Amino acid sequence: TGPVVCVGEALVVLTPAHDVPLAAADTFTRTVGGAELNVALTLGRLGVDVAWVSRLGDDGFAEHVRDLATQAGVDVSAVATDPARPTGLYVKAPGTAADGSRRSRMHYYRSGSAASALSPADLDDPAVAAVLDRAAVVHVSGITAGLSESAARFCAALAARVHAAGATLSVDLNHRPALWRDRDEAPLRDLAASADELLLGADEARAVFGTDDPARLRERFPRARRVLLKQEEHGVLVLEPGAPDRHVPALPVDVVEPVGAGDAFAAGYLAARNRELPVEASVAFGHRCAAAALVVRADRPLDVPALPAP
Ligand code: KDG
Repeated sequence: TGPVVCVGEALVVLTPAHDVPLAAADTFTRTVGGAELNVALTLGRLGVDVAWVSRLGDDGFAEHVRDLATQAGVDVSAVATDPARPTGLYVKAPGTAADGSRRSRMHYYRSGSAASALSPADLDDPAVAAVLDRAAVVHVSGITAGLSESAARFCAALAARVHAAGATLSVDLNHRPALWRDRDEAPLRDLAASADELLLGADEARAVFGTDDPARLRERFPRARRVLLKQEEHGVLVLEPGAPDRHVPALPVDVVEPVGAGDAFAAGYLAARNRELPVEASVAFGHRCAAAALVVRADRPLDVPALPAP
């Protein structure tokens, strides 16, 4: 099979260095996030042929992101530089959820970023066209559709192009309410409806589609040849047309920090499918990668598990 191409924004992540509240923090640790880039980096480290399509600013953050991706084995030939706009960033403020578990708050500094200027014209860039022409799978998340109105149009044009080329469109819903505060979520629903493979959390399904009922989700996504419904710590329900629902349990872990676990799951699943492992084994491998991300504070696993042979 051909490469996986991930499409979306890189975000520099600034975290208070000494785990103190944001108001008291004067020193920050810089790491890198961005959902689709997280997926690309983990795919690269798993040894999968992977490219990343995006736009970065003309700044030192962009240089760092490019180096990191290149070192992980990710093809960055289709990443454009925008001299007029900065690379996006977010601040991860330490916090605690109602149940006492660690739940970081994310503060975005990304409106007007280089990636928010993604538009259908980017698909005509010869470097972008070249990687998309080779793709077996194109992976994007609802975050990309939420970056701006032009980015939403970009996602619709991307989906049409992937379908016309006969490649597989993989969509992780990644509902980020902060991105949709002032805008109708129709582009997010449209992107999900265009997926050949759709990954979504039960909580997101309730928030965006008003239901997490498997039968209703099957009706809602007639195009998808597979919906992976993520049921938090319980695992994933695999919905496929004409087949009974199958449940693949997650691994029990002591969660340190959940940000990025969904991206690690997507990377593990896509990597195993790329190696032609069966669907259930691929979901199980996705769980192993997610577990590796859940036990660290970083947005990605520090050590990736070995990809099983087919
Ligand atoms: O999935 C992890 C992402 O949420 C994080 O890396 C930042 O891309 C990000 C976003 O837009 O929330």
